[in-house]
Amino acid sequence: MSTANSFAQSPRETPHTVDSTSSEYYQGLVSQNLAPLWVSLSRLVPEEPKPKAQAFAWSFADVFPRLLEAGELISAEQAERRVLVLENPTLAGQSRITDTLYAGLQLILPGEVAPAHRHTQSALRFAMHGHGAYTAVNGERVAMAPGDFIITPAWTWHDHGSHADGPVVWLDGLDVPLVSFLHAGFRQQHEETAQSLHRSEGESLLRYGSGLLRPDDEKTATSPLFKYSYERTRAALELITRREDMDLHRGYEVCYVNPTTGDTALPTIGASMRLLPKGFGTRPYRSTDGTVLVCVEGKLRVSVEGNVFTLTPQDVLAVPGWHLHQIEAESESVFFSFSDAPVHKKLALWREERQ
Ligand code: GTQ
Repeated sequence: MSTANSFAQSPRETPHTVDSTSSEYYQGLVSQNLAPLWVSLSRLVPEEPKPKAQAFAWSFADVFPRLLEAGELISAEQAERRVLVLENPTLAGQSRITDTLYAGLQLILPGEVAPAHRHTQSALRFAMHGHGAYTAVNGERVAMAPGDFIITPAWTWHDHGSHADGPVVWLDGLDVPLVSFLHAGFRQQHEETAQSLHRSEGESLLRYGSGLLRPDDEKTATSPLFKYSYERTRAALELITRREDMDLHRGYEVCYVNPTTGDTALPTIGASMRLLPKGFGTRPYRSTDGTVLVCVEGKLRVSVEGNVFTLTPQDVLAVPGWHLHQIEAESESVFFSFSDAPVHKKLALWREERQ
C-alpha cells in the first residue's frame, strides 16, 4: 500500500519514521513546501522535555590558565570582550551552556577597558577571581569582588575596567540563545571607550537597595539595583540558616529580585544563592528551566541523571532542564545559580518535580 493513509497512526501506536525519499508522494510534498505532520508529531510535541544540552562541568583550575594565555594574545579593547565561552559539548559551536543560555568567563587585566556598548540581550556577571575591577552601568560604576552578582539590563550602556594589580575574572551569563531564537537582538557601540559617569558609586544601593523610591518612580522590568554584594548575600543566608526551615529539595536559598516589583532582577534570567549544611544532600529535584551552578564555598557532589560531578569553588556546572539531580555538600557549601525559569514562568510553561 502506498497511499498516504497507510502512514497515519492511531495515537496509541508508536509512530514509525518514514523515509521521505521513498515515494513520489513524499518527494512531491517537499517540492510544494509541505511536510507530513505524522512523521514529526512526536518530536514537535514531545511527551516531556528533551533538552539537547548535557550535564557538564568546567573546572576553574583548568580554564584559568587558558584565560591568562588569552590575556597575552589579545587586549580587552581589541577583543571588545575577552571571553572564553563555556560551550556545552552537545551544542558545540553554538555558544550555549544550556539550550537557552550563554555563559563565558571574562578576563580583564590591570589598566584595561572593555569598551562601552549596549545590546538587547540581558547580562549578569558573577565575580569569580580578583579584586579591583569594575563595571559601569547607566552612568554608575560598581566595584566587583568575588561572589558579587551584577546585572546589565537590556539596552543599558556598559563597560568594564580594572584598577587591580592582577587578573580579574568573572562569569558572564546572557540570554543570547533565547534572543537569537526570537531574532530580537540589537547592539550599539558607544562613541567613547568608557561611558561618562553621572552617578556616584553606591547610589543605586543607597536608593533602591534601601527600598527607597521617589513617589513617581515607576516599576521597571529590570532591577534598578544592579549590584548585589556577596557580603550582604552571605550574611542574609547565614541568618536564614539560623532561624528558618530549609527546603529539602533546594537547601537554604535567597533570590536576587527587582525591588520595584519583587520579580527577578532580570526579566529573562533568574538567579539565586544557596547554602547547604555540611553532609546534607538535597532530595531528587528537576524543573523545566536549564540551570548553571557555580560553587562559591565548600565542596559539592552533584549527581545529574546518574552522572556525578564534584565542584569546588569557582567550578561551573550546566544542568539542563528536566534533568533529575541531587546536590550533596561535603562541607558547608554555598553556590550561585542562574536559569531561564522566569521565561518559563511568564509563559506558563514552568514545572518542577520533587521526589
Ligand atoms: O560584557 O558585554 O560574555 O556583550 C558576551 C557578550 C560579555 C559583555 C559576553 C557581551 C558581554
